[in-house]
Amino acid sequence: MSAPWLVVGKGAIGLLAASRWLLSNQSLWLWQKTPQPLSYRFSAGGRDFAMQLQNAVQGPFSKVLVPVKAYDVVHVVQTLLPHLADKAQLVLCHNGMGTLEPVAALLKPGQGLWFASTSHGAYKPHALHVIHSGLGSTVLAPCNDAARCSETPIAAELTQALSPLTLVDDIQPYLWQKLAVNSVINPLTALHQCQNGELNQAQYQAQIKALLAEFVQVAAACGQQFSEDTLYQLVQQVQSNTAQNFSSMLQDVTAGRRTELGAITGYLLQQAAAHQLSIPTHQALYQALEAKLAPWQL
Ligand code: KPL
Repeated sequence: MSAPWLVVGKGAIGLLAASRWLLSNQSLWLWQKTPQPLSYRFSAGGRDFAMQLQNAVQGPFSKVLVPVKAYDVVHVVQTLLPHLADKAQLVLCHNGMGTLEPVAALLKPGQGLWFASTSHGAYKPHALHVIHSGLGSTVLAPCNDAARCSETPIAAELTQALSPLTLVDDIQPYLWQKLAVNSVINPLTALHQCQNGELNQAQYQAQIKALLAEFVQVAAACGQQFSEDTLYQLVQQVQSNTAQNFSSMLQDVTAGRRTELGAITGYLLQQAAAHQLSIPTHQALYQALEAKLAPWQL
């Protein structure tokens, strides 16, 4: 059996990965703020499983999945640093952008950094129940030299947890494409408190097209080329495929949690400002949510 993975936090995607690993006999530990064993129910493909995860006792950890929200990533990695092996491999997995550079700067030269961008759907109707709500896929890429040179079979092992998985050289185009989708669906559904599918209604189309036109300009300034039409079709497709779902941002708003607005729309606004671009439709959407949410939810 291969060395255990450490899964950080109790988020839906982390517990989805952990559950699928446990079901394929991969040994693993859980890393949480309050160290205690976790018993929970995992529902997938019409079946229910009773799962148990043990809290990590001792490092050094050599393979770590960090599926926490973008705003928590840097802090969590700082907490983990003393417990990481010199050649540890860390895999980030979240919506939004802006974490790779600060995390890379924290790691030792031998410690690998990866990003897994997944479209699997999972949610927790309550704290001890995880539902795999949508079969998706995952794109994984090494994001520093230590990951590119690593002999640890990260892609093969992560395939058990988040399959089907494609290993690519450069994660940036995939992160930007996901950012396009998230920067439309997440804030709009959070603002209008609607399911993803409702955004296919005629009343939203002009705003969605304007958001995507601005997105294409910012992405181009950052070296990523997209066509507005292709992105519009992609957004419509995601809205239709996830028509009954409540976006992660709407779920966060409803539950009174902090949202990923900063790592999604906020990241776009920062990049636009850095390139002296004006993106008024994203700006207005950010401000509309700012007016609606508590300051700590931004
Ligand atoms: O990734 C998502 C999210 O909710 O965060 C989308 C694609 C919008 C699906 O709901």
